[in-house]
Amino acid sequence: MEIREITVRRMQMKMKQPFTTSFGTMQDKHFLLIEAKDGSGRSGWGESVAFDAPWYSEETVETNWHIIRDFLVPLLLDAEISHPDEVSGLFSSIRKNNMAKAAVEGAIWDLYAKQHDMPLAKALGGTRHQIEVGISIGIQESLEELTAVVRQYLEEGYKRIKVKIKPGKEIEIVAGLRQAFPDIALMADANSAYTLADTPLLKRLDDFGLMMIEQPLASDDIIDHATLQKELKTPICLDESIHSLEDARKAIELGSTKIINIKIGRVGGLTEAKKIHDYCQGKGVPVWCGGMLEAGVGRAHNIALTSLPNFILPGDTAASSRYWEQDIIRPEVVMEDGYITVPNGPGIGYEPDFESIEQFMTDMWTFRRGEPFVL
Ligand code: OSB
Ligand code: MG
Repeated sequence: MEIREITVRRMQMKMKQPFTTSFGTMQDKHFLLIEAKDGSGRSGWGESVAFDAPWYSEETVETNWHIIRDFLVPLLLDAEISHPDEVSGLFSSIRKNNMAKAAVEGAIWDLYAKQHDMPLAKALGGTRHQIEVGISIGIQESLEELTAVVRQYLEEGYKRIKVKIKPGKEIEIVAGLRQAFPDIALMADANSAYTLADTPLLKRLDDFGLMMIEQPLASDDIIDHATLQKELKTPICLDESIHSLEDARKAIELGSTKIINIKIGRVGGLTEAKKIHDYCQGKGVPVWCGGMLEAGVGRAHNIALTSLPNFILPGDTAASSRYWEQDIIRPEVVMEDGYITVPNGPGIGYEPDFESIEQFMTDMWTFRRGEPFVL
C-alpha cells in the first residue's frame, strides 16, 4: 500500500443535546480527523474518539494529537506496508494510546478497501447487509423526562434502549422504565460508578429483566467483576476494562463478563477489534459495538465492524440525526425500522462532506513522506 501523506484536522462540533453519564456531561465534541492519501489521489479516513477530558479513559484530543504527530505518523510514513493488519504491529513499540492508534489505522483500512474497490465491511469479513441498532440515553433530570425520551426513540424504531445509571438513581430509573415499557430490550450502563460494597443494591436490578449491566465496577477491574457476576443473574458486559484481545481472554476466563462491548478506539483499531470478535465467537460470547458519540467517519467505521457475524446484539451506533444538526459525511447515517443499511460503496461507503468539514475544522496539518516534519 502506498501512503504518501497524512492530514490531521482538528474538529469542533456541538451535539444537539448534552449527554450525561455517571462521570460528567458532554455537549461540545472536539476530535481529530485523519486523512491518509496514496499516490493516485485516493483518501482513507479515520476519526479519533478521545474526548476533551480524560473521563472515560486517560486519552484526550490533546494526547492523541501528540502521539499521532510525534510517533504514529513518523512510523507510518517511514514504513512499507501491504495490508492494514500490519499497522498495529508497526505501532506496537508505542504503549497503549489506543484511540490515537485506532484513528490512524482506521484511515489505512478505509484507504485499503478503496484501493481494492470494496466496501470496508467486506474487507473486514462482514456478512450482514443491515445492522440492528439500539440507542444510548444519557441521565435525564427526572424519570418523567427519561420516560418521554425513551418513548420517542422507541417510536422512531430503535431496537434496544440503554440508559445510564448512577448510585442512588439506578432502582428508580430501571424500575420506572420497566413499569412503563414491560417488554422492551432494556439495559443499563454504570460507567464504573459502583464498587463491590454495592452488591446488594445491584442484585435488586435482577428483578427487572435487563439484557445486561454494562461496566458496573472500576474501569481497570476484571477481578471484582468476576466476584459480582457470581452474585448477579443479570449478565455483566465489560466496556472500559477491555483494551485488547488479551484483556478479553482474561475477563472471559475469569467469568468477569458474559458479553463484550467492542469499541474500535478503546481496543486500538479494527484489526484488534476483529480479533476480539473472532475470539468471542469461538467462545460463544456475544459482542456488540459501543459508541463514542462519533461524527460520521467514526460512525461509518462502527457500521462496517458491526457487519461481522458475532455482532449479535444491537449496538449504540445510532443515526447521525440523533447527535448532529449536520454531519460530516454524505449521505448521513440513517436508521429505518431499527436498522442501518451497510453501505456497499468502496471503503467506509460514505463521502466526506468537505463543506461541512471546513465549517467545523479549527486547524489542519499535513505530513508528507520524505519531507521533514514542520508545523
Ligand atoms: O460508556 O458507552 C459508553 C458515550 C460516551 C462515553 C461512554 C459511553 C457513551 C455512550 C454513548 O454510551 C454511545 C453513543 O451513542 O455513541
Ligand atoms: Mg459504556
